[in-house]
Amino acid sequence: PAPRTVLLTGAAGGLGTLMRGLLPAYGYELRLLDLRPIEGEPDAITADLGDKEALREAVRGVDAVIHLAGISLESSFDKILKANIEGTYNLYEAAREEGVRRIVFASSNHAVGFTPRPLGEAPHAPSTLIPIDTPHRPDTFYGLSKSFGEDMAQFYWDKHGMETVSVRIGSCFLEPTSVRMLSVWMSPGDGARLFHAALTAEDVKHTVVYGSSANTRLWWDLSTARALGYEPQDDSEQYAEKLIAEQGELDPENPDHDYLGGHFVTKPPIWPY
Ligand code: NAI
Ligand code: 15L
Repeated sequence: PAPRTVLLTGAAGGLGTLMRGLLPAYGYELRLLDLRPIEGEPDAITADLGDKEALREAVRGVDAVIHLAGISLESSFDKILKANIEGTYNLYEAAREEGVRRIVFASSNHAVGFTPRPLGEAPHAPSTLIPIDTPHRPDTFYGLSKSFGEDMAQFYWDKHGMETVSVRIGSCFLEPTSVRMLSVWMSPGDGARLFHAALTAEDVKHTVVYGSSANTRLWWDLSTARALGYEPQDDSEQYAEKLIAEQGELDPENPDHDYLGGHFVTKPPIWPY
């Protein structure tokens, strides 16, 4: 049967707030969890991903989990280790112990951020789309934690038969705000469509998908997402003229723009002092 009760971790965050607004229309009853309390949501669970007991209680009785909680940008390895690596492990263990069969994992394009963009060819010609099985090439400690999360999802499928759809999200915000985002933007509406497909598709095992709208300037292959039943409705192209007029076309000579992960590849590591 299709999942109905879904735990949404990271529910106070940007994407969590968008999905709290959009997913109930698909018939889900959302249970919310975040480190921070959520205004207007007195039933939301306020807990850290380090709190194993709280996680176990949070997943008890849910049909599936959408796991968004964690550090969403580059940070020190120690912080990433706690929130994203140990935190995601704690969540998987709680789900395993409570018999939850499906997790939708918010991975990121930064798990493969050091993948060179297919420069020198038409930027959105089908032959140049970056495939889903391109090797992990994380661009930050943050991206490294997402590579780890994808591997852990594969491990929990192979070892325990728990299913995951890992969504390598591009940029899910109300509107694209940079020329790079014209290629990787996922509209909130398409985000909800993709999460719904990831929750309801049958027999996903561990499936990795890119998460974006059907952008004219798309850099990657959406076929595994479409195979789940995802039919994106939006295209960032309506924002292209304005953004390119303001910021100029992506400059192929700029190292920030040579890689799928964009400027994340040039972020210096953050050390814990
Ligand atoms: P965000 O930073 O706005 O939200 C993350 C939420 O997780 C925050 O509300 C925070 O309080 C919570 N959180 C952090 N550490 C926690 C912990 N130890 N225990 C419990 N909760 C904790 O990030 P955003 O943009 O909403 O992203 C959500 C997820 O999607 C993240 O995992 C991010 O890496 C991923 N993602 C988002 C993209 C986007 O375009 N918004 C792109 C790619 C990936
Ligand atoms: C991410 O993984 C971040 O969580 C998000 O805030 C954006 O920076 C996004 O990638 C991006 O690549 O634009």
